[in-house]
Amino acid sequence: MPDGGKKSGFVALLGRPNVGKSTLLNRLLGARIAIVTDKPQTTRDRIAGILTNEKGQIVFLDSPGIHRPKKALNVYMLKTAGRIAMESDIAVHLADDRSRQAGEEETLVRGIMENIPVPRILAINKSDRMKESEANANLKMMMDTGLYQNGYLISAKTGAGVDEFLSALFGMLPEGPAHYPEEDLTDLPMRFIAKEIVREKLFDALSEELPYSVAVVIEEYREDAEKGLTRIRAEICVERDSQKGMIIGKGGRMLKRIGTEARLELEKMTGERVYLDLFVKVEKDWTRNETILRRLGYD
Ligand SMILES: Nc1nc2c(ncn2[C@@H]2O[C@H](COP(=O)(O)OP(=O)(O)OP(=O)(O)O)[C@@H](O)[C@H]2O)c(=O)[nH]1
Ligand SMILES: [Mg+2]
Repeated sequence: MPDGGKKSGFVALLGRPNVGKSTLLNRLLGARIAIVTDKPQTTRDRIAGILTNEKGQIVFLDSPGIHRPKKALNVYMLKTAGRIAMESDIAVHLADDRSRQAGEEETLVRGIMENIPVPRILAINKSDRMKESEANANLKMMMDTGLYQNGYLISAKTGAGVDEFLSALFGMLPEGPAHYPEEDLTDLPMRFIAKEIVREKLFDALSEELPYSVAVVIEEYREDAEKGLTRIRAEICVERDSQKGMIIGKGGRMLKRIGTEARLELEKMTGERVYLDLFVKVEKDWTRNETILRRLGYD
């Protein structure tokens, strides 16, 4: 038998913003690859997480939450989600306890799912904050659409139901060779992860529309192995002059706090000391401008 009967494939995690796709990715891998915040539209790119065990290898593709795009950045995010759907062997529609109220966005997700030429699976997340009867009723209602081969109730937060969900995915995938070395957790460079961590701390610290107006560009990422030190210089781009001041904060306090939080997290991840320099720069209306978007890495 080729590859000793090991399974292999790509599984897309698709759904509305904020349903817990990135939390689920991290839970499945047992590591923190994707950033998570309590705000919708956190993830902007394709985040591949590689899970290898005795059954084989699954590459999970975390995606930007599906929403109605208004600006060029949102169009980029929606296109990215669409592309991820098309490169998968199995598409998971992740929903949550609020999916019934989120009519319009759920309809958008369903529209994408309907056109995916691979098996579709439903997973309703956040079961930890649903009554069992309510969770089962939601699951039945969504399964009755006939769109999904199987449906699961899970909690990415507590891990409930996640093993069973994972076994089912392995059961559905074909046998084949692993795409990545078994020790790899992601195909993303540390430079990208550093950018995401700074962005996560910005999302956490800022409110209202401000998180949606920031992009982070890593200008320098230099490892000094001899000193056990990594030097990172990151530029935070905002859309307007007034936003620059809000991010720097009184006496520079806000920027300092964001920098400290990001640095501590990066030190934990790299196991090395990190020097993190943050700068704020105005890129006027960058979220609406395709040329600047590309320059900022949303290409
Ligand atoms: N109670 C509960 N909260 C959860 C669970 N999974 C995720 N969350 C929370 O839901 C919020 C959104 O989680 P994310 O993982 O960032 O959601 P996402 O689907 O990746 O969101 P976008 O990247 O914006 O599309 C965070 O506050 C999580 O802590 C869960 O199983 N139970
Ligand atoms: Mg996410």
